[in-house]
Amino acid sequence: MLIKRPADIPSSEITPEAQYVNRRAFIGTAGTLALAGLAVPATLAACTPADDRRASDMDAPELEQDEKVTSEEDATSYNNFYEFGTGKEDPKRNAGSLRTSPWTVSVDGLVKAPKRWDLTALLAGLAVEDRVYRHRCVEAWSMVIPWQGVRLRDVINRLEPTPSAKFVEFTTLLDPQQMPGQRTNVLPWPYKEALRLDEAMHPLAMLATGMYGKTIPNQNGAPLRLVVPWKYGFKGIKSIVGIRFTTTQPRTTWNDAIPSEYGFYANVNPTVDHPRWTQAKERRIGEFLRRNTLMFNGYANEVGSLYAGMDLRKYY
Ligand SMILES: Nc1nc2c(c(=O)[nH]1)N[C@H]1C(S)=C(S)[C@@H](COP(=O)(O)O)O[C@H]1N2
Ligand SMILES: [Mo]
Repeated sequence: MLIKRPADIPSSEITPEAQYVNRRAFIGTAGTLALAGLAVPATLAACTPADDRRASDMDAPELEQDEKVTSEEDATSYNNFYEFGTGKEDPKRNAGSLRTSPWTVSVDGLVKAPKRWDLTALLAGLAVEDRVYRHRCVEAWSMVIPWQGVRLRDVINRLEPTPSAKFVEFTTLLDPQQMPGQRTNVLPWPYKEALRLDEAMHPLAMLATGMYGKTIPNQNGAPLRLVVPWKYGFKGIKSIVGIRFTTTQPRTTWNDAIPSEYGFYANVNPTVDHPRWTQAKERRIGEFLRRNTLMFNGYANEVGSLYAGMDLRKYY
């Protein structure tokens, strides 16, 4: 489905260059620097043999011509991160109390070697990519964000889940000292999310450590957050401290909290409305006119086969 450029947006306001970049750098010295707080500059992403080796699956869809990257200011000051408050401006104001280094990720469940990983070791040597993705909140607003991070599947391959693993579950830090929102009962804590393992292994799914060429800000989920661009934003769990592999479908925070409104799958779908509002359209932050929401957030060609034969009204 093509998005038509509304006739009333002058072409002078449209950023002409391809917004999509897909560069890979490899975490060696540069990656260590990135984790220490310095983004890997795009210029480090020149072709390497490893790039060539994986060129076949590097391609990801481009944005439409009329889609601009959301301003960094908007993307880092209009957030959902209930651990720091329910208002859109609360996370930026309150997330300074989160200590993101050192950071440990506990890996357990159906995995070769359950272990507590230092984040630097978990990501060491993995390719870092730049990817500009649409970001669609279930509340019917959206953004376009340039992320930096690793492919989720590269991390999963490192962790070696056993053949019986069918799902992967993620958990956010639980620490009411650092996360004042956890002193309230607005959600059951800690925040949890999960994917089917085949979804998690899809090349578009990433674990982000940066955005806009900088270390990811606390309010956006530092130091490690999930990015699954074909799903509603609530799947994109922030500040991950746990990864668990399971046979049965894990419970997830929003699905537990309000099952009639938020499903496990959370695939962006303009034909399945939220019980209280339409999902057919969205407000792109920074724009005046609403856009049509795209099936799978515009990534249907890439991910549609994951859901072949499924009733997406039932599995919303
Ligand atoms: N731990 C945690 N992760 C979370 C949330 C949250 O409240 N807590 N909010 C989710 C929702 S609803 C959205 S839309 C995205 C927002 O990401 P952004 O603030 O980077 O745009 O984060 C998701 N990840
Ligand atoms: Mo959201």
